[in-house]
Amino acid sequence: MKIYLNGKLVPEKDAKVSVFDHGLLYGDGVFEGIRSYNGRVFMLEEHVERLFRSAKAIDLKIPLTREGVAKAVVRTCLANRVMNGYIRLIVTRGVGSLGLNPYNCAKPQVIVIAGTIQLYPKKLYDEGLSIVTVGTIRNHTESINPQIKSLNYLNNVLAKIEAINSGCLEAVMLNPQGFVAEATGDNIFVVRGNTLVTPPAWCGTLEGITRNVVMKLAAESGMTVREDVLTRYELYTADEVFLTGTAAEVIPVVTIDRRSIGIGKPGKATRKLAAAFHRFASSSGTPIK
Ligand code: PXG
Repeated sequence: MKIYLNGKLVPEKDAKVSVFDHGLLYGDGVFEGIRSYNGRVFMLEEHVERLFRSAKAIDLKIPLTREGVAKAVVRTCLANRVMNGYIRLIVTRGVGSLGLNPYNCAKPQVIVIAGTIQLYPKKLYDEGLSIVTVGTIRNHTESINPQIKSLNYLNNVLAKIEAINSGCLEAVMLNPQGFVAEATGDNIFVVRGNTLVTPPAWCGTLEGITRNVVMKLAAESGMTVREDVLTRYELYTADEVFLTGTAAEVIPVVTIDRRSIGIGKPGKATRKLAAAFHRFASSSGTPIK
């Protein structure tokens, strides 16, 4: 595998970063997870735009233009023949000294890894996922704002640990006010009748790119789509619940906190939206050439 590292494609064994990189020392950096489908990078511009917003929010200057970053992604996919895969785009604060001060770091490092991702087992897309509300709350918006896709994912890792130790693969995270925020690496949606609801960004939710695509597809299919505050009451009483994310795509949720959601099986609206998402994803994107 060839890794993009600061402008060069280097063999995997040579793709190394310093132990003084603040990305490693402090989780100081930003990233994106992107997919390619059928030889095209899905929603590349949107991912690059979010990367730049995350970087701006942590006062990190990416040493490339948006076009330069997009080209680096395509180049890495091409070099590795990743036509249906997963791309990890990372910008770290760079090599600095021991001590928090980010302004002592010489130059941000840009890394692109193009490989594959292990989704949830196929069976769960047909049968649905069981999730659990966990005690670890999503970051306060004045802490690391959840809109920032930073390299510091410990908050989500702690929630994932709780979920796995409770026998579930994914967690529902609430925000400091007790409202539903999102899952550890996915956004959450509720279906009630013909209405689709997901929490707004100010609830401590990452504005997911898959989320935004699904909202658009739902509106086009005639559903009423709203961003609104959700509590566990709305989850427990929903007709359907599903999660969205780059890695997960659209996955139905059938139990939350061991309670059955709706009919306890993946619902019609979820299945329809998952199919619409796959159609859209396999027919759009930036060509890898
Ligand atoms: N919330 C959080 C906290 C995320 O990290 C999403 C929602 C969904 O956003 P997108 O833009 O992907 O629809 C994410 C994305 C992984 C992995 O390795 C995680 C994400 C994306 C890709 C891979 O677990 N999280």
